[in-house]
Amino acid sequence: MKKKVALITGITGQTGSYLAELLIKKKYQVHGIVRRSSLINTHRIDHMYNNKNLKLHYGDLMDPLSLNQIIEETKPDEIYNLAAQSHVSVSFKIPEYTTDVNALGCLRILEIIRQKNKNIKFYQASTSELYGKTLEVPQNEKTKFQPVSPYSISKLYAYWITKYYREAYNIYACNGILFNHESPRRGETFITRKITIGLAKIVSGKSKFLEVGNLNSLRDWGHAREYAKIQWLMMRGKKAKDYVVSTGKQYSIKNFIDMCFKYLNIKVVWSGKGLKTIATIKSFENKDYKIKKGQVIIKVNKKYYRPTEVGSLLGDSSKARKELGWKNKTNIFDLISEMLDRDLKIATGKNINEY
Ligand code: NAP
Ligand code: G4F
Repeated sequence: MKKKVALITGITGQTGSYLAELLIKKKYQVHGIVRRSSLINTHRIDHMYNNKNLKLHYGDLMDPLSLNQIIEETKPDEIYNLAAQSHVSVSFKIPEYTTDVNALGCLRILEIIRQKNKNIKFYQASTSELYGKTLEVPQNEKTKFQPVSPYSISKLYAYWITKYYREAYNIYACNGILFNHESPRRGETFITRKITIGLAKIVSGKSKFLEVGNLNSLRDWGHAREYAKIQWLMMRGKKAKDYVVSTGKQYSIKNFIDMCFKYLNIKVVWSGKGLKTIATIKSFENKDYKIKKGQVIIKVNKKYYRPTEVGSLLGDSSKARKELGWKNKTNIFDLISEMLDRDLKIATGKNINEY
C-alpha cells in the first residue's frame, strides 16, 4: 500500500515537532518546511533528523514560489498548516508581517491546493484567541468571535478562508480552534515556559527574580503532544469540520506560578496590587536551592502588558470528544512537572538530548 504523504508547515515549532513524531509513528512519509535562519532552528526535530521518513525543505509562507515548488515536488495527501508568527504580544509590534504570514500564508496554500489538486486535505491551526473579548464562558464552536489583536485578526481571516475553500471548492479543509497548549518544547517567551525557565534559573542561582505582566488573565492549558494528535484525527473524518480543542479547566497566570512553587516546595507571600504586586520567599525545603528567605522572586513589569488583553479563555470541546473520540490525559500538574523537570536540568547544566 502506498505510504501516506504529509506536509507540515511550522515543523520546527513546538506542536509541529510533536505532529511529525506522531505521523512518522503512523508510517507517513513526512515533509516539513523550514525557513532559513542565521542560527540552526531545528533543535526540536533534530532527534528525527536521520529518519528516512522525514525530509525537510527550505521554504516560507511568505514565498508562494517555494510553497508551489514544495507541494509540486512532495505531492502530499495532507497538509498541516502550523507555521505562524504565533506570538500575540509580538503581533502588536509587527502587525503587517503577522498578517502576511498568518492570513495570506494560509490563503497561498489553499490556492495551490485549489489549482493543483483538490484532493489534498488541509488542516489550519486556528486558535481560541479568536474569541478575544467575549463574555461567553466556556467557548464552543458557536461562540461569537471577537478578536482583539493583529494576531487573532490574521487568524480570523485564515479561519474564514479555510471554511470558504471547503464550502466553495469542496476541499477537505478544517480548522482546529485550539486553546493554549504547552510542553517542555514551548517557545521561551510564552508565559508558561517563561515561568518554568525563570524559576529554574532562580533556584539554581542564575538569576534573582522573574518579571511578568498581567497575572489575572485566565487560560485553558493542555499538553501540545495531545493537541498534535487531534490535528491528525481531524483529517480522518467523513467530512471536514471545525473543532474546539481544550481541557475544560481554567487557571490564572498567578495560579500557574503558585502551582510551580508548590512543585518546587517553596512557600511565598504575595503582596501589593497591580503593577506593585510581588511574591516574596517565606520558606523552602531544598537546601541546594540558591535562594534566600525574604527574597523578592516575582515582580510585575508594565512592559509585559498588552494594549488589549484576552481575559478569560475556557474551552468546551464536547464536539471533538464525542465525534473524534479525543481525550486530553495530561493534567496541569503533570504538565508543570514535565516542564519544570526539564528546565531544572537545563539550568543546572545537565546534558539534555532527549525531548
Ligand atoms: P511555534 O512554536 O511558534 O511555531 C511556529 C512555527 O512556524 C515555527 O516552526 C516557525 O519557524 C514557523 N514559521 C514562522 N513564520 C514562518 C514563515 N514565514 N514561514 C514558514 N514558517 C514559519 O508555535 P506552536 O505553539 O507550535 O503553534 C503552532 C500553530 O498553532 C501556530 O500557527 C499557532 O499560531 C497555532 N496555535 C498555537 C496554540 C498554542 O497554544 N501553542 C494555540 C492555538 C493555535 P521557526 O522555528 O523558524 O521560528
Ligand atoms: O503565553 P502567552 O503569550 O499566550 P497567549 O497570548 O494566550 O497566546 C498563545 O495561545 C493562543 C491560544 O489561545 C495561541 F493562539 C497563540 O499562538 C499563543 O500560543 O500569554 C498568556 C497570558 C496573556 O494573558 C498574557 O498577557 O499570559 C499573560 N502574561 C503575563 N505576563 C504574559 C506575561 N505573557 C507573556 N508572553 N509574557 C509575560 O511576561
